[in-house]
Amino acid sequence: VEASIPEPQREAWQRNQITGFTDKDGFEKEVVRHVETTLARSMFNCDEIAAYSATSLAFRDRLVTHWNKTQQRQTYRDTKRVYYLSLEFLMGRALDNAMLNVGLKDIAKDGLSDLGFRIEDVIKQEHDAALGNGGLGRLAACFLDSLATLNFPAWGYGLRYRYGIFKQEIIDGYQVEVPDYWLDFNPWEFPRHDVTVDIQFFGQVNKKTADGKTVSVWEGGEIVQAVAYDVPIPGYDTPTTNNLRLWSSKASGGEFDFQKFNSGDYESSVADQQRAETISAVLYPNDNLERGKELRLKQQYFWVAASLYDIVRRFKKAKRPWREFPDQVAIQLNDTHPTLAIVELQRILVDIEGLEWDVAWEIVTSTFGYTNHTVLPEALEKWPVGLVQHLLPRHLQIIYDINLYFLQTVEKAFPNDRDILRRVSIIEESQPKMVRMAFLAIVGSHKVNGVAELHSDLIQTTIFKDFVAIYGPDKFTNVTNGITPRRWLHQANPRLSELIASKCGGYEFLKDLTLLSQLKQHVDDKQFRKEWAEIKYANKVRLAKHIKDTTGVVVNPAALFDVQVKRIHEYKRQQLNIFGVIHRYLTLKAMTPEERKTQMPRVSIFGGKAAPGYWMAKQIIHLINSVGAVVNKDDDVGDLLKVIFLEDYNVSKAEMICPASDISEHISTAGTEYVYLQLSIPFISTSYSFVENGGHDGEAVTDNSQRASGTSNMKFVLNGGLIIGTLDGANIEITREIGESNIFLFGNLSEDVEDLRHSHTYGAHTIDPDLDKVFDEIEKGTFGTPHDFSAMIAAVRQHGDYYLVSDDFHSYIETHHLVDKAYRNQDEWIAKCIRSVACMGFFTSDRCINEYAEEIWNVEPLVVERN
Ligand code: GPQ
Repeated sequence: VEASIPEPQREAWQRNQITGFTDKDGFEKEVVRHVETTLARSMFNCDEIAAYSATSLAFRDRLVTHWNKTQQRQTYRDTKRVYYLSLEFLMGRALDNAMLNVGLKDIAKDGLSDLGFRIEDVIKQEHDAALGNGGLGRLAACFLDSLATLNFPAWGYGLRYRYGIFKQEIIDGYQVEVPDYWLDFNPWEFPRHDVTVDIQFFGQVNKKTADGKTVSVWEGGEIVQAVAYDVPIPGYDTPTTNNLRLWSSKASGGEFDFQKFNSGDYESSVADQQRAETISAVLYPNDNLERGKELRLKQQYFWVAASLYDIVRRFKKAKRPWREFPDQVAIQLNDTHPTLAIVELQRILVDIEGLEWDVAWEIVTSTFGYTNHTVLPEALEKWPVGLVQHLLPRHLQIIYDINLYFLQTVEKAFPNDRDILRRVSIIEESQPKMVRMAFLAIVGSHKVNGVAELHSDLIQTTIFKDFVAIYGPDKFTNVTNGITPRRWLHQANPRLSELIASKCGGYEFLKDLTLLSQLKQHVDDKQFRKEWAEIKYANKVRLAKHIKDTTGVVVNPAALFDVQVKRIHEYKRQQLNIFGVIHRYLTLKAMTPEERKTQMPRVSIFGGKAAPGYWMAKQIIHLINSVGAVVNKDDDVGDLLKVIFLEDYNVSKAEMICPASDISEHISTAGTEYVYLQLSIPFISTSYSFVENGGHDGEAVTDNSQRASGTSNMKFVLNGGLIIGTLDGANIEITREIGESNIFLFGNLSEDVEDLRHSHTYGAHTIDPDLDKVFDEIEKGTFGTPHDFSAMIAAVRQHGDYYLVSDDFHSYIETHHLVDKAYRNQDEWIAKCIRSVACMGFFTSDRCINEYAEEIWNVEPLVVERN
């Protein structure tokens, strides 16, 4: 049915166009209207939550007009769109971001004040949208912001989890997980009950012949319905407002099966409904780990099939020939989670649309791009062939066919190499057989990228080496990660943003971050440094207040704030940090009161969630809290050392924490044994005098095989903090940009990692004497029952110290002494911070998106006119 209004009546619509408020009075009117009508409340019962709701609705109305216009314009122009498929979007709060992006926060602030509210309190009412675990999900969120800001026609596609990442509570020093039910009132989503897709699971494949052609028909099984929920994504200082479409699962054919219900089978009718709703019920809380659960595979197919149906439906509206599909559609796979989209599109084209296999495959591979985020083996997705066959029988056949044709071309190119076929096969011939999702993603895409320079080099020379030989190097590329400066500077640190604007010719730098380089001219300006230092101090006061409110511990904002916030992982080495803290404590305790007076006061701040099933990570959290419980009430050390664990680290807390850090820790072990490579880093001159085990003169060598990049390091530096880190991930590129003298690097280089691990296992493994003392103290019971921490100690002393905690301990401690020393010279410290920020232009996610657009997607921006 054509729902378009006929020409003669359109004038009435145009006459009544909604424009939205532009000034304080208009804003106030909208807030009052929403309080009194939408919320059915009044000034006599308007609390902060109601004020938040009404303010959000007022801004939402504004966004919606731009959103509609953007979508109409994109449909009308029918240019190529980008679809970013991600199982995680770690969005955080929306209101503050919306106010800043549409440029009306000051108006809202004054208006709310007239109405009796403080804007900060109103903003705080919002529950984080926490549909992600960590770096991977937050990257997707930063990318959406950049896509809209740069006016790219782009949609995100994800799952609308009823429960996002769990809320972390710390009870008696232990992590306790509490469900994150975040959908109570969410003004930012629009249910589209009319946009639904039926998704099939299980069943069987039958061959049918029609018009002399044999086709495969997937029949039977069960159907689950996908319902679309849309979230507007406003760009900064542009009317472009893109769409994030999240799918929610529902029993097909309504609430429950009335037929079953009426015939007395109540239980099974409700069970069907519940089983369907389970698919989008909860985000898997693992970071850098895949655990082959059937429900996870169901989630993946459900989301991918619904999204592709939607994309294909949109394409078909324009009635173009199929071969133009890749000219209209670019699909980016955020990690291997959406890899089934490759198979699903091939299925649609061949089975449903009747295209020839080769024609379809050409379309498929021209459409997809794949981003790899890690080479950690436990994070690389593989699914048992049997499971895929059971859940998606037709897809498994297609995967086998894709693999067959692929291996045939490999065989032709490498006729005398049998082993390469085994190595690159999409099907791993193990017991049980597995589908290697990364290989499928490579074969089905036209570009594959890593997320940091060295990471991209590494995947090409190690895990994907054979594919480089097969396809040539051009299929592989690098796009170094970045962050959005709107949220991570302007929103998180408004005063610093304002100060920077005063030196960089206004707020243009938020759209072109390289303009920060103008700060270099002002490094020697005393007044400027003073203001810079005052802002840092104020941000520390804000964090100190939060610490007091949430933990009861009073910290001195003049102390050096040392922050490590990220998911808890042995490879990220929070254990190294807390052992270092204990060492500091013991050193302070051994000093005379006179000696203590010469020490630099420090607050060690930790935060982060452990995956619920990651026992060792939970032990680490417990040790941090146990150390804090002892140290924080020890009058001998007083302000010289405080140890804080901040509960429930998330995006909105990061916005408060990053601006308040003096130094932050990015200290993962350099290198792993699975992948081993020497890469020279010309811009790092190295011979760190404090690197004892194998510090090299001349050129430094490392690999960055553990993590791909890391992105919180960028957030901290952009907010005027320095970092202590290993030669790993984006630390390396940050060093290149800001210079070696502005970063505290330490630790073994990865070329030595393999040998060190070998010697731990086969040689005499001696533990660093200072670390030994730390362990002895823990075992004496100073921090509670020693047994609680015995596994952490054993990992180093007895089990080969895989993460090289002992090998790096000395250089870590020494480098922290350098940090203390450097911090004493506040003037020079601030200068280092300013110089660093001036060099951070490269790390904006706008640069990433422009690189993707040019190198991978081949899309152009489409400007939407303002009202
Ligand atoms: N990353 Cl595979 C995650 O946050 N979760 C994951 O499951 C995988 C990767 C991170 C990675 O560890 C960081 O180094 C990256 O900066 C980040 O993805 C974004 O690329």
